[in-house]
Amino acid sequence: MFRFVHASDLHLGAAFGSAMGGFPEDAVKTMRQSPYRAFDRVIDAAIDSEAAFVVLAGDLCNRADGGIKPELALRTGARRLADAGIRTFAVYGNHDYLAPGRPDLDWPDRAHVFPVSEAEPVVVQIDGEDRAYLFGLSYGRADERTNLAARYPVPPAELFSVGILHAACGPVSGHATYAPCTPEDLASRGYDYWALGHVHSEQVLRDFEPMIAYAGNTQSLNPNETGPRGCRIVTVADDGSISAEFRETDVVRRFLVTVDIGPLQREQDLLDTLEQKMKESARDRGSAEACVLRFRLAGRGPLHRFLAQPDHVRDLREHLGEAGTSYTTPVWIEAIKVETRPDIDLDARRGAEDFLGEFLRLANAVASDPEGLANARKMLTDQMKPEHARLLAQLGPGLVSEDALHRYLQAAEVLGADHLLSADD
Ligand SMILES: [Mn+2]
Repeated sequence: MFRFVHASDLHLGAAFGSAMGGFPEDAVKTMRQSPYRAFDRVIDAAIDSEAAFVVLAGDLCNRADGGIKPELALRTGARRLADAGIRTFAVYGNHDYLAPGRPDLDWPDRAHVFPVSEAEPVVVQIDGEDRAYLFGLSYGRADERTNLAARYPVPPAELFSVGILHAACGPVSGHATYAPCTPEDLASRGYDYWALGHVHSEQVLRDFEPMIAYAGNTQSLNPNETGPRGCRIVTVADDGSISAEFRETDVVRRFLVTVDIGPLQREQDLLDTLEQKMKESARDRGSAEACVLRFRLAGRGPLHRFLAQPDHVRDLREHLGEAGTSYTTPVWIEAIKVETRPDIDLDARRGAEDFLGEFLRLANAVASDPEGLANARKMLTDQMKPEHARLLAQLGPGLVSEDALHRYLQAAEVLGADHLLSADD
């Protein structure tokens, strides 16, 4: 029996950019350190579980030109593993592709980074015997669009074989299709385990002959990356059968919490509910030491009028953010997104023979007519600065997607109704 650890997408050096606005200083510091500390926890997991080796499947540094600190951290980690008798095998991915100009630094003896091409496989000895065969390829450019799997040599049948690959395997929603391949492609190569990187959540694409899995990233990097993040501890039994266990390594955990304002009557009810949710997140933090929350307020209720004022929402975020900072497990508020509706039945009012009814019917007509939607889209882009409109056109239809357009129209309808209702008073 032996074990190895599969991790990927460490994104060391991720700066979290503009997403840091409005966070207290402590939060900024903790978040910037979190990828490094999550990597430390991967190493701890390897040492605790007495792993024979660690495989790192790309996007280890956040940027190919991200300076020396992430590279040094990688080597420090590999050194700590080597000192514990554990080997490290790594490939670089689309974020940290190997190109001229990368810092030229030594790796400890027991670490091995697979190059961009002409790579040699490595045979790992465990207790003096040849046990595992490893192969991987690093990216030489960010935009790798070839199927790299086709370049993996056929492994010898008598050794346990691991293919380390940073790739979009099968359909990967929300991730670019770099080094595209299918689980069938990989299964046909003869390896026992495919240690994949690129997709940021743990995913087992196939659990038997071969096992094909993404470990996901070790630390959440943006508000959409909610829930636990970590690495896989893989155990290979003497008969070759594989079992794997997920080990949480994240230091800061993200939550998206939706609250229906329907049952809430008073501002105090809202405060109490949101604080309750913050405490629940702190309780459900798993391995993390701090939580970052995004609230999404939805539904129809009397508090809509209060929430329709951006100043109120700003003050609410500030107040809750301060409260959360003082918890034993800090809870920071990333944003409060308001998608609530007035406390009247807009659909019922749509039939009324008054100005509001007329407005609502018109809004509905725009949203349900292809020509109306096309006009709304044109109005949105016409309002933009030319450089933004150009950028948007380059990025494709995704930014003003059908879905986004409907959300904007719905928000516009609610805003219009709010104005007309307050004019009634
Ligand atoms: Mn990545």
